[in-house]
Amino acid sequence: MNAPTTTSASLVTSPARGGIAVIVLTGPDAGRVMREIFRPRSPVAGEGHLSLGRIVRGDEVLDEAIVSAPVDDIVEINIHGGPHVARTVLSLLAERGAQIVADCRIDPALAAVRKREMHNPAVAGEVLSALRLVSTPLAASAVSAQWSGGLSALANSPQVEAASLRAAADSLGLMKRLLAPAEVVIAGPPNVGKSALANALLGRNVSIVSAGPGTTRDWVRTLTDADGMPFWLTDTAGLWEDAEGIDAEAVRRAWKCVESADLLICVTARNDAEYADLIDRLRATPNVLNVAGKCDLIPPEDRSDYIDGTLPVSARTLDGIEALRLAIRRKSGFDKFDPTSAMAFTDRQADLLAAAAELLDQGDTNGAKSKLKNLLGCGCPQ
Ligand SMILES: Nc1nc2c(ncn2[C@@H]2O[C@H](COP(=O)(O)OP(=O)(O)OP(=O)(O)O)[C@@H](O)[C@H]2O)c(=O)[nH]1
Ligand SMILES: [Mg+2]
Repeated sequence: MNAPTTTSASLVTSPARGGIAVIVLTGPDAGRVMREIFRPRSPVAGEGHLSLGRIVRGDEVLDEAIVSAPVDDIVEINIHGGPHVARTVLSLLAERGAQIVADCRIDPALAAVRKREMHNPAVAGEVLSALRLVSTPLAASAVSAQWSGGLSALANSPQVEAASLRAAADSLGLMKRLLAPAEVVIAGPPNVGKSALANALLGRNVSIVSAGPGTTRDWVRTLTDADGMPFWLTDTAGLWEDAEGIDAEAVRRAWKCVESADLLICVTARNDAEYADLIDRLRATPNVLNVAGKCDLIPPEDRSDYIDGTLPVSARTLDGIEALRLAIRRKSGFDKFDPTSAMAFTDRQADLLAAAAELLDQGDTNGAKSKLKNLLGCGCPQ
C-alpha cells in the first residue's frame, strides 16, 4: 500500500456527545499541523510522546488536549467530547490544510494504522468506520463479522460463485438499515391508544397518555430496537378532519411524519366509523402494519370484522406487543437476518461484488479475483 500523499483528519470516536473525542491526523504534514495548533506544557520528548497542552487558533484557546507526537506520520489528538468542540477542532485542522474524512468512507487515518497490523485492510477500515454508527449489539456483531468472516471469507474463498457474490451485494440495504435505522411511525385517529402503544414498545413512559382525545401534539421520536434491529419510533398526534388552530398544526405535523415513514403502524380502535376515510388513507400507504388497539376491551368473538393481518394489541395487558415487534422486524426484512453471513455494508463493497459477479458470468475468473482482492484491500491501490 502506498504512503498517503495528503494529510487527513478523522474523528474516530462517536460524533454524539461523549467524555472525550479522538481525532487521528495522518499524512506527510501531520507533524507540521500538530505544531501549528498545539501548545504543549512541556517540551515534546520524541516519537509517540504524550503531551498535555492546549489546542489554539492564534491567541484563542479552543481546548485542553493530550496529543501524541507523530509515529509514522500519525498523530492522535484527544480532546473533550462535546460535538461542538470536536467540530471546532476539525475545522481548525481543515484551516491548516488537513482534509477532513467523513463517516462511512475508507478512512485514510485508519489506513495508515492498518498498513502495519491489519488483515483485509480495506474492509477493516470500513468496519471501524461503521462501528461508530451502530446502536445495538446485533448491528455491532453483523458489521464486525465481515472483517474476518462474512464478506472477507467470501472474497477470500478459492471457489466463489456469482450467486453468492450477488446475495452479499444485495444485503447492502439491510446493513445500511442497521447503521441508519428505519423510521417507524405510529398514526391513527385520536385516543385509540397510540401513545400507550409507543410506551409499551419502548418499555418506558416516553409519551404522555391521558383519557381525553388530543393529548399528543408534537410528535415524539425515540431510538429503540426489535430484537436487535434498531429503528426510530415516532408517536404522532391523533388525525382528524376539520381540526383548527393549534390542532390543525398538530395534525399537519402528524401527516408529515406519516409521509416520511419507512413503516407505518396504523392504530385503530372500536367505533372508529367516523374516521373511515382517514383510516383508508393510512392503510393505502406503501408499507403499513394494521393494529387494533385496546384489545383487552374487545372479546375475541367480536374481532371477526378486523381486516386480514390486523394485529390485536393491548398496551394495558401487553398482549400482542411481542407479535408487533416481530411484525416490525419481518416488514423490515430482518426476520431471517443472520449477522454472520456475508453482507456488503458500503457502496464500494457492493459495487465490487456486483462487478466480480459480472466477470464470473463472462468466464473471467482472474478479473473477478482481482475485484475481490481490491475489495479486501490486499495489495491493490485504493
Ligand atoms: N383498556 C385499555 N386502555 C388503553 C389502552 N391503551 C390506551 N388506553 C387508554 O386510552 C386512553 C388514550 O390513550 P392514549 O395512548 O393517550 O391515546 P392516543 O391515541 O395517544 O391519544 P391522542 O394522543 O390524544 O391522539 C388513555 O386513557 C389510556 O389509558 C389499552 O391497550 N387498553
Ligand atoms: Mg397520544
